[in-house]
Amino acid sequence: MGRPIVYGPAGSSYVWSARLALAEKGVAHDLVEVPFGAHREAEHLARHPFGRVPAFEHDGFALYETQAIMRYVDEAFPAAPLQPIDLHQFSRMNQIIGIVDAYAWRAIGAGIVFNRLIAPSLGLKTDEAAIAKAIPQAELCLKEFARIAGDDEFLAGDRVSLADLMVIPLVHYLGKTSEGAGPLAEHPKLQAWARRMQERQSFQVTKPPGA
Ligand SMILES: N[C@@H](CCC(=O)N[C@@H](CS)C(=O)NCC(=O)O)C(=O)O
Repeated sequence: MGRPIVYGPAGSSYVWSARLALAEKGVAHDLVEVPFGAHREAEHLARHPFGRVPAFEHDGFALYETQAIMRYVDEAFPAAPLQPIDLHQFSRMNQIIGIVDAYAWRAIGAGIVFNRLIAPSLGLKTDEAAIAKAIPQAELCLKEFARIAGDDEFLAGDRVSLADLMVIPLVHYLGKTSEGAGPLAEHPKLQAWARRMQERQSFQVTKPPGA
C-alpha cells in the first residue's frame, strides 16, 4: 500500500485530527500544504468541492470529510484500533464527534481560535463580537466533553479513540487563548486528559509549527 496523502494546512484543527489518526496507527503519510486562501481555488476544489480542508488520498482513493477519513484510516490499517468495540463507548465516541462537527469547531475553532490566534497572524481583523458570542457555546462544549468522559482515562473509554483525536486540537488551541484558560480550569479532569494527549507521540509528531 502507498503512503496516504493529507491535503491542507498543518495548523487546521481538522487537518490535525486526520493526521493524528494516521500517527496513532503508526502510518507514515505525506502532507501537501494548502495555504489559507488556496483551499478555494480550482486545484483544491477538484479534491474538495466544498472548499474545505482536509482532503485525503490513498492508493488512488480520494476522500474528504474528516471523520470519514479517520474511519477509513482506522479500517484500512488494522493496528491500534481507534473505535471502541463496546457499544456504549462506541456511541459516546460518535456523540463527541457529532458535538465537534455541530458545535465545538464553530464556537472554539471558528469563533475563538480563528479570531484570537489565526486572524492576527494573517493580518486580518479580529472579530471581538464573534468571540464574545462563541464563549458560552465553547464553555458548554467543554462541560459536555468533561461530563461524557466522567472518570475514564479518555473521552470515550479507557483507550484513545477518534473522539480524543477530534477534540484535542481544539482544546489545545483554546488553551492558548485568554478566553480558554478560565473555562478549562473549571474542568481539571479534562485538563489532565489534555496533558496526557499532548504528551503522546502522535501529538508531538503532528504538532503544527507554532501550535
Ligand atoms: N465537515 C468538514 C469541515 C472541515 C472544515 O471546516 N475545515 C476548516 C479548517 S479547520 C476549513 O476548511 N475552513 C476553511 C473555510 O471555512 O473556508 C470536515 O469534517 O472535514
